[in-house]
Amino acid sequence: MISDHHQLRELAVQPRHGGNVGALTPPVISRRDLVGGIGGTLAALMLSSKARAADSTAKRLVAETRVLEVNGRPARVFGLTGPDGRPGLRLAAGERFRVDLENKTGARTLVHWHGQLPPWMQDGFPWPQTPPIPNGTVESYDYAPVSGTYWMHSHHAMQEQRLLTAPLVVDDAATLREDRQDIVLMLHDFTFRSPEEVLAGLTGTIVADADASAQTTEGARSHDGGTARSPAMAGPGMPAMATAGMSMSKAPDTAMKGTGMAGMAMKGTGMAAMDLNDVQYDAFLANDRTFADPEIVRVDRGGRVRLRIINGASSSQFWIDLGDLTGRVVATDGHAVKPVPGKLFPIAMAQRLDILIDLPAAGAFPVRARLEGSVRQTGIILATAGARISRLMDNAHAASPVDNSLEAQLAATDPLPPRPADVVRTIALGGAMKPYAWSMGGEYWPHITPLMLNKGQRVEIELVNGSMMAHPIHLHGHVFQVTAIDGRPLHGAVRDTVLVSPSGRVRIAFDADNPGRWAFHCHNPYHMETGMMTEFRYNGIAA
Ligand SMILES: [Cu+2]
Repeated sequence: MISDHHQLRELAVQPRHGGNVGALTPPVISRRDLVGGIGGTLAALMLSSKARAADSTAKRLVAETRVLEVNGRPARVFGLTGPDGRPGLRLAAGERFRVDLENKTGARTLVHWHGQLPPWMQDGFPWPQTPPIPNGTVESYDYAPVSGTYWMHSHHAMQEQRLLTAPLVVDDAATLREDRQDIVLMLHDFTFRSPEEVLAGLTGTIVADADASAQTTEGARSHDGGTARSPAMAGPGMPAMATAGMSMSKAPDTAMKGTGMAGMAMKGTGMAAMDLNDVQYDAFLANDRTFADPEIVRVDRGGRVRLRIINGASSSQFWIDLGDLTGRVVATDGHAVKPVPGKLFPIAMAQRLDILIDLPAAGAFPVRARLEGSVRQTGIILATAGARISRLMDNAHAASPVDNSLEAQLAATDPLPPRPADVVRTIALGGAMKPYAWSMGGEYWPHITPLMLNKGQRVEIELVNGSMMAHPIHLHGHVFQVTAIDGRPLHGAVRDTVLVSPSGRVRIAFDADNPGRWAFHCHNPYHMETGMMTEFRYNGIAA
């Protein structure tokens, strides 16, 4: 037991190596912010920081390295620190996304604003027209953001797996009026191995080959692959200094991982062979901390809470387990849905859930994220003053595979207007653990044929998963509505990432309203790196 008020306070104020990811406090909305929010009609401009030097309203976001202590060992990871010294960004209602990204990672980087709908040149994807920015430089962004729970992550050189990720929360007036305590819970999976080593283990190759494979995900570009990429053991995109905290010796089982994982979580699911958790991690983090040393978030007795859960884990999916509490999901991927009550909610890679909770009274309430197909978990603890906090034991039973049981219940409060589709496509998801390679529409990135679109078209995509692994499919620059699951039509959630179950089918629809080049890919980066990505390109946009 860790108990009593005094010890609780100690836990709560314990210095953290990684900085505070949790409970971002809403900034005061200034008149200047409001004015900034309604002003300006800037289109797809990549403003240089020099041109905007006099503009003091830009928020500074620093991409850098930091030391995180995990399981008692220091690890050098990336981080994204906002102007308040905390991870990520929080924008006030009506505030523009006016951000200067400063690259202090020691390598090139590029940050994607996941789920946001900026002009394509500001999306943070490494197209030839928008290459990663060199170390020591600043890139400026300016667009009208979408409110809700979002996140940001590097889309370059497997930096995302090294925690170059952070929350991105955009307030809106209606949410602020609810007057709820706002708590961000960001999930990560962590390994002391480098992502290059993980990928090499998965593909059965050597680290240098995995590095080469990763480079092809950004396509062949003459200006890429410069000095920032080193084949040294630290891996590409990671400064040499970083090797100190990175163990290269722990490779528990990637090479052996195959379908062996399947059986253990399958009881009662009726599924014969499913591959789960293709990467084995050393730790699962909630706001950078393990469940052995969790963040304790102080809440009021009978308090009203909005939990913003972000699955920033690279290759891990969870069940959010509220324990004794009941919550209701009110938004998925930042977009409002009709409330769905419950205690257990699945969250796929890259997805977000906003869950409202009305606390019963005083007490300590763990919010767990239970890894699918495993007894392992992470989480935070909501605790009223003086609450006794019990040490949390591992689960006795493995959690089920994450599925679309919640997805099937969701209905957007602001659905797409009904209209016939102009473009209808079926895209097959293929691949296997051995050989480890994953495809979209029978093609492997970067050797793909873009789906060409015209502005104003309604597009309908049927994703058909022919593999034995679930794939969280993410579309850049647009939101889509889920319109069918396994052939059953529905008026589902509006979101940016949807899980396609093994042998499952999901239909999505979206309006082509944001001309540019847009990535459409599996959000498991190891699947993406080995091919599961394609492009939606608007006619008139040069390749
Ligand atoms: Cu995948």
